[in-house]
Amino acid sequence: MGIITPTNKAVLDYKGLHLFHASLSNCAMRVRITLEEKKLPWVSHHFDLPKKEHITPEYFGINPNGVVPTLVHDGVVIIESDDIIDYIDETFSEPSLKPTSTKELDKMYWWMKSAVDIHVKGIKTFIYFHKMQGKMKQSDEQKAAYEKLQKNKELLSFHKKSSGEGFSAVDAKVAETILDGFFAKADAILENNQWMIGNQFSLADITWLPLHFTLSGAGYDFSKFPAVDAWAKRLQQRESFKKGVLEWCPSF
Ligand SMILES: N[C@@H](CCC(=O)N[C@@H](CS)C(=O)NCC(=O)O)C(=O)O
Repeated sequence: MGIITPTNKAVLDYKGLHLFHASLSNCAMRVRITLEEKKLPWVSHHFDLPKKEHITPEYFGINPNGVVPTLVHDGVVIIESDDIIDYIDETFSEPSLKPTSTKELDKMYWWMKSAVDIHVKGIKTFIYFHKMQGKMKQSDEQKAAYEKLQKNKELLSFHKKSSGEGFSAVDAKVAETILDGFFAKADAILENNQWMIGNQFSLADITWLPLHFTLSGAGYDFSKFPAVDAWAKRLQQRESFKKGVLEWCPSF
């Protein structure tokens, strides 16, 4: 999606970098890490997701899916975490967080897009079942407000299920199988490489690192993928992880 035209025109006057985010959102962690890697100052607009602070007409007027993150840069509104971190890297070139060869760039984008593609069916379902079940439930009033605002069918049915019968062990197993497929592939790469792509820390690492952090907290067993685990432990030493993740969410 990338750059959008918001219906809430108030943000068009924002100057500098403004991030709408949540401490425990893995998608927002990607953006905070990228901002820290670039050492960019930014203004925080924080939501408590379990309190449903993001479910307001004002916020849906900024992000039509009503999810975090959203970046506003000098009045330009960007949604979708993969597009946001790409926008930051394109706009603020130093240090570059992308490989230069076309082949490696294609691989990097494949990993970034894959994480976004499996967000609801894989990541969100696994985390909600193992960690959030009950905590993110909407009250009848919140449910009515949400169903009026939300136009995205995948998110509507996800939250309907989450607030209704909840996710089943079968749903969680399907999610785990999806995740296993991607982490097995990453493990094979990281057995012989320091980074996910080529010889450089890139947006692919930034995209997947928060998944290791949050999925571990939700009980996903990374001992199956020791090279992924070792890669995550190395990246967690970076200042950008400490500031962009741990300062907001010391443990998941
Ligand atoms: N594809 C979106 C997914 C964003 C998303 O689902 N964010 C979650 C937190 S990681 C959220 O805002 N959840 C609250 C909700 O679904 O109401 C992205 O990559 O930015």
